[in-house]
Amino acid sequence: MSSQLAALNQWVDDVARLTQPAAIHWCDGSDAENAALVAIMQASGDLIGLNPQTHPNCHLHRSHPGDVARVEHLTFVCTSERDDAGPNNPWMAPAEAHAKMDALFAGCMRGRTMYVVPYCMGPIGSKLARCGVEITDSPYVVANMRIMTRMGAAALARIEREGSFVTGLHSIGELDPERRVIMHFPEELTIKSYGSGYGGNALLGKKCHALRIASHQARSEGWLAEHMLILGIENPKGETHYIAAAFPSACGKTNLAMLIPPEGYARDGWKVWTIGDDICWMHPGEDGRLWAINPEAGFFGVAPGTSAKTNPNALAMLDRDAIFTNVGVTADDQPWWEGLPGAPVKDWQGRDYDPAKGPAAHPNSRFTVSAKQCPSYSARAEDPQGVPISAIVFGGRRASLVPLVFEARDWTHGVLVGASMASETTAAATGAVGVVRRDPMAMKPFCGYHFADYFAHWLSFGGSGAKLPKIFHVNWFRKGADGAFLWPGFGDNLRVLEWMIGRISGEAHAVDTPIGRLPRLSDLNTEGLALSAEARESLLALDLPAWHDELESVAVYLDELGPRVPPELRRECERVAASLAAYEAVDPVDA
Ligand code: GTP
Ligand code: SPV
Ligand code: MN
Repeated sequence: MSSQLAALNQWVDDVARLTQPAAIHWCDGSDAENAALVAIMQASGDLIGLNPQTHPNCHLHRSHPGDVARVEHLTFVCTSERDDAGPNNPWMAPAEAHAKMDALFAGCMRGRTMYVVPYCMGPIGSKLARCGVEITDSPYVVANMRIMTRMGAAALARIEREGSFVTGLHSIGELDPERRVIMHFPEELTIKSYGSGYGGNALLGKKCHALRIASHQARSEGWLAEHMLILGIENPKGETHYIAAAFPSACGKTNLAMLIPPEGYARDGWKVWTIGDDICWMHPGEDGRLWAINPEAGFFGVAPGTSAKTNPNALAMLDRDAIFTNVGVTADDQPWWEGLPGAPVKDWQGRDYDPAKGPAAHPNSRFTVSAKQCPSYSARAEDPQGVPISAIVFGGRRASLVPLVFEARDWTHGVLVGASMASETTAAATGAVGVVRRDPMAMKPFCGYHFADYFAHWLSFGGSGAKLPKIFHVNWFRKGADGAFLWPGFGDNLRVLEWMIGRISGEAHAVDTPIGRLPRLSDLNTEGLALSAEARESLLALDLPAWHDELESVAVYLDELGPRVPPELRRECERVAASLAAYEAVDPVDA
């Protein structure tokens, strides 16, 4: 036995001694193993079979009603120095955190099977990929990890070869919100999660490993682990540009990653290719460009709003071999959520559907499905080298102020644009929905270290010689006086991406403003769009006094992050504020 496997076996033995499971199962990722697990879950009620004619091999899982989202206040980063976790993370001293977790885990798997899940984040043969092992007592977690990662024998073989892997220990415990906590020990490459069976709290390869632990590793190793989708845009000439975009949870990553070109674009030969919908690992290549892989193998996507109109690619992959969590069901056992035709008879809690009790599908209900089932999935997603990134896009849900799109003037300004991102909160995490908060680079819940150090790390890529991507900011969520979205969004977002590609190739026009470079409406292809007069006037307009206030609030935010904030970023903030003060208003629509 290799010393790596000896270390893994030792850890598994230690965990078994602590948690006292009735049985231990090492997962190989095979179809037979999955079938056996599904049978166990159907018998226990963990999974409910859906209509085998319309949705072969699809199942519904109903979470505990109090366990349906990430829990940011219970998610800790346990660095030995408190300051290294930053004001952006709850912190606990490692020794105290281990003691707390040991107490929770003691005997918690009595009567249960303990599953050992080796997994690889990224193509199994990629140098950029990283492995981990999750121990869990939840077969639902195993079934999801099998779809979301390269799980089983191949990952174990890589671990045996390579050595280093992230250890993740998970138990659903009693699903008691009072006994729920998720601890990260980035210095030990370790995760401990107790008391939740939900997505980002329990599928430890995803946010815990591929973002919190990986961002910490990436900083010391000179790369970036980001909450970004990756897509490829192929123009009629057959050239493909790859774009990475960071939007906060439930703000449009999956939808943009699977975009279907509007009619005219499709006819002209534009194609959109999906590489990833949630996480992006970017490494500087020898050519000075950033090369990105999607560390995941599946999608854990928001169900509500997914329809033939908004995201036909997603719908097309959800009629087989998928797990649905907390959606409603129709009379003939099809999964149902708000946005689909037809009618539910049961809601996400299994009650008879009653609109007075709320939506049929929980607003954070999800589907889990293999990326291979996505019609727009790119063969390049399996490329061990990754894809070269031409543009980085930041964006959030902002009902007002922020224009449809603008371009940062350079890398430093782009880092400020990312660092000052703000967005309305969504149902992806517990707590109030619709409250605007700062969410730098969409990483507020996921950065495994101090935000000030994170910004410095981003700035460090700006050195000369690098062929860095252009940085843009978008806002699909601007609302009009009537409260409706001003921009049609979804497929029509390609019109904005086309302008970005035009900026990269030097063909598209922009107006220089203090906040960045904006297109005029006439610089975007709006053919076939019925934009309201209000939309035409305000989507690309600058409200100078409001932007002045915004920059003041960004400065306050940077101050709140403390003295570690890089002076270069503060100076950049001051530069933008000063240029706003000096700016003579140009109407960007007419200029
Ligand atoms: P996470 O998986 O939580 O990280 O979310 P995500 O960023 O992938 O968000 P997703 O694409 O699932 O979209 C979340 C919600 O926003 C869905 O209800 C979508 O229908 C809606 N949405 C996505 N894109 C657009 C858009 O361009 N315009 C509007 N108005 N809504 C959108
Ligand atoms: C998100 O909340 O950003 C998600 C879902 O992608 S979860 O896996 O729960 O983090
Ligand atoms: Mn996400």
